[in-house]
Amino acid sequence: MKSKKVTSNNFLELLAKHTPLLIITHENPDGDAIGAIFGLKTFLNYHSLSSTVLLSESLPSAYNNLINKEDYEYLTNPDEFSKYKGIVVLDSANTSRTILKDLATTETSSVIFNIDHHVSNDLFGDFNWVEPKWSSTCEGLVRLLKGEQALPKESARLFLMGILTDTGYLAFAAAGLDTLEIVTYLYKNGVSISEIHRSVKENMNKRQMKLWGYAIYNCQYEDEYGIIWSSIPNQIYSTLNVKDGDSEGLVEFFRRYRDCRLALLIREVEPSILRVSLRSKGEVDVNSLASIWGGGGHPRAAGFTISGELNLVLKEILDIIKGKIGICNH
Ligand SMILES: [Mn+2]
Repeated sequence: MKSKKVTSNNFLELLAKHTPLLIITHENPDGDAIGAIFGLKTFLNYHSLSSTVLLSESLPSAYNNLINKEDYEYLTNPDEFSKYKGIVVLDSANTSRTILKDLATTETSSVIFNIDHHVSNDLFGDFNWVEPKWSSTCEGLVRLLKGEQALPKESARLFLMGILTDTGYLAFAAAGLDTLEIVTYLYKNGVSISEIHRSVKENMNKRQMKLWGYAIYNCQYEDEYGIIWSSIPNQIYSTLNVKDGDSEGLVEFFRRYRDCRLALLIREVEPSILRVSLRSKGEVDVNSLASIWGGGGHPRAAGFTISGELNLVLKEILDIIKGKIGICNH
C-alpha cells in the first residue's frame, strides 16, 4: 500500500478535500480514542465540514457527560463505507481492531487517514500522521489542528480529556514539556483539568467498584521477576453485569505495587476470548512483549487479544514473559 508522511500544515486542507468523512477508532475505545473521535467531529462540525462517527459498540458510561448522542451512529451495514470520500482512523496501530478489519483497504476507493501515536503503528493509511512522541492521539490532533483555525471549547475539552486519560492525568512519563505546552493551550481555551477528573475519573459505578475489588483482591505476585498479575474470568463479567470498558485504568493500579516491574491483567471478556494488558515502570519494554502475540502499543503500556482456556493461556504467557525479562537483579 502506498503510504505518505505528510506535514501538518496541509492536514485540515486535505481532510476538507475528502468530505464527507467517516471517523472511526479501535474497539473497546479508551479515553484517548473517545476524545479523539469526538474532538475531531466537533471541530469539523464547527468548521462546517461533513463527517460521521461510526461505532461498533456502546461507549463506557464514564464518558456520557462529555458526548452528545447526536454525534455518533452505530455500524449497521459495512457497505456504508463506500459513501465516504475519506476515512479517518484514530488511535489505532492497525486496522485489525477497527471496523475496517474485514475490508481490505485496497478494495475501498475512500482515502484513509491514519492519525496515531503507537510505536507499533503499521502505517496502513494513504496518509499517515504517526508520532510515538505524542503522549496521546488527542495531543497529536491538537498539534495538527491548532493554527489559524479556531478550536471550539467543546473540542478543547474532549482533546484535553484524551490527553489526561492517556497520561494518568499527566503523571506518566509520556507527558513531557511538549504535552504540558499543549495542555496549557487547551486550558487557555477555557477547559479545566479538575472538571474532567471529576466527570470521568470520579465516576465509577458500584459494579465497576466490585470488578476492581475482585481483581485487586485476587492479584498474585511473582516477586523474583517483579511481576504482579490478576485475571478476571468471564463468569465475573456476567455475574457483575460489567463490560469490557469497565476495567479501564485497573491495570495501571497494579503498577502502584512497590516492587512491580511488569503488571499484567488478563480478562476473559467473552468465553475463551482473552484480553491481556501489560504495563511497566519503564525498564521492561511491554510493546515488544505484546508483539510476540501479535499485539502492540507503547513501551510502558501495551496489550493483545488471544483465545483459549484462561488458566492455560495465562501460564503460557507468564512463562514466556519470565523467560524474556529474567529475574530481578536486587
Ligand atoms: Mn492513545
